Amino acid sequence: MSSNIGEHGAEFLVVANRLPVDLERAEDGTQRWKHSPGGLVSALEPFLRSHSGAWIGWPGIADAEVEEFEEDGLRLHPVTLSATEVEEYYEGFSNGTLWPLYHDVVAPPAFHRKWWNAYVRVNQRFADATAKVAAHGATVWVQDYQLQLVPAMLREQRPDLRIGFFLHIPFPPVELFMQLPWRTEIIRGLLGADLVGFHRPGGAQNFLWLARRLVGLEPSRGAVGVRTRPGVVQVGDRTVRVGAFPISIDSAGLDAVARKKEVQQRAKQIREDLGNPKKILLGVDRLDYTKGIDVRLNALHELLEDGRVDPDEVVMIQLATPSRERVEHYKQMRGDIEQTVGRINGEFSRVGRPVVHYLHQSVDRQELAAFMSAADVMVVTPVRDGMNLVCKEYVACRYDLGGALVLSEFAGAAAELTSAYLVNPHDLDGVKNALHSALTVDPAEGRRRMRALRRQVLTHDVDRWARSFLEALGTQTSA
Ligand code: GDG
Repeated sequence: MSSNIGEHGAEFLVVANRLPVDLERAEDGTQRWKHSPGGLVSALEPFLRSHSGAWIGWPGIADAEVEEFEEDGLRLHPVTLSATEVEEYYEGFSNGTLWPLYHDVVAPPAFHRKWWNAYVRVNQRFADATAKVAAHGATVWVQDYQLQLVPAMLREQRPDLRIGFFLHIPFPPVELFMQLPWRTEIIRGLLGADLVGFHRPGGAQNFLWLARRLVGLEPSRGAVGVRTRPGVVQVGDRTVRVGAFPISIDSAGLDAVARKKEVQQRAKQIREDLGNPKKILLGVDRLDYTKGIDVRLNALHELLEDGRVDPDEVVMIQLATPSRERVEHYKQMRGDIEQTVGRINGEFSRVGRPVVHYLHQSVDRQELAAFMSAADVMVVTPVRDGMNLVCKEYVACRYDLGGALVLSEFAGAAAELTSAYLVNPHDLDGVKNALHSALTVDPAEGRRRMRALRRQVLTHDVDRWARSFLEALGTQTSA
């Protein structure tokens, strides 16, 4: 522990599976840190810096023994995971059990006691690391499904702390959650927090119901709903608040990136490179089975077959960022999607003019903004998504009021983005019709919709999200 941390513990701590930087190991064994600035980091940066902040997380590779270090006034505390723990806690329990279970069992969750034991062990390690560096009375904000036991484990050691927990993925319907052999432990883990936050009021309600059913707690204020009136449960002499806090993006920041001359030029270039099609469809996702990449490809395929979309006029770009490549369901799904892309292109492309441009790679933020600026229709069709930031990013990029958004009702964002073309991803005809409407929308109607979407996204940004959560937690948020 570096000396100034020992003397003055951190007053504001973020605990997340990953650090905001990734450790990279070259073939010759040398290691270096690479920035991975996500929305969370930029939203919390002001608080972290002004409150003697610290971030506790895994550096992203197994068996990395790295000391804590300070970067631009932010203290980073790496938590080490062994290769077996990466397999059992991260790929196993987090992404093979909880991820599918919390996403409506779209893929069957696997229940293995070995994975659960690793999850408990690693959560304890995160809690211990946090307990060590938090100042007396500090605020700790625990993030996401990988760390649901941390709030209670931390409270046991440090009852003086103010603990918040936020779940970035959906909290499932009660009937599905009840499948989990360790359901009571998870609910008890979360109840260690002073505030438990979800994207949607439905998640908060499910959680309150489970607290009653599994732990026997009576909510003292039932109706959970809008952010400002969270529900409340009494846990012994403690009060746990439960509420919905829909996350967002750095809207103004992305709007500014999209307005850059070089981004607009790049958008034009992309259209030219595609052969100046009349319409460009775009999908941007981590390659994940919850994102419904297959849904939009199947809809496009049928629209081409029906002759409602002309392959000479319409091009689709699907950017599918590599993700969780060692998890079995992901390997399988990648194969299926690539086969569908191949089938569409085989049937409808001409030489030099593929209908679907599939990129299994990631691009930088500016390039992403250029793709979004170039796209006439953004297609976001998850079968279940906690929020989905991509659709909000698209809206933030469209300062020109151009473009149309097709959005799944099953993304948390649908509750806010009601001027999108909302679709049920299980209803193929509905998705086809929505795609067709978005492709053929009258420009004035398109602008009207985009203006309404932008009003929502630009006024509800990630900074507002973080503030509302921290204020509900009772933390002073002014820098
Ligand atoms: C979880 C929940 C919830 C993707 N490809 C590239 C790239 N991205 C960026 C997007 C967006 C982010 O990754 C993905 O965020 P999503 O919200 O869409 O989805 P998850 O990763 O599943 O996130 C989700 C979120 O947590 C926050 O609470 O909304 O429901 O599942 O920002 O732009 N960024 C760059 N290049 C890429 O190739 N630069």
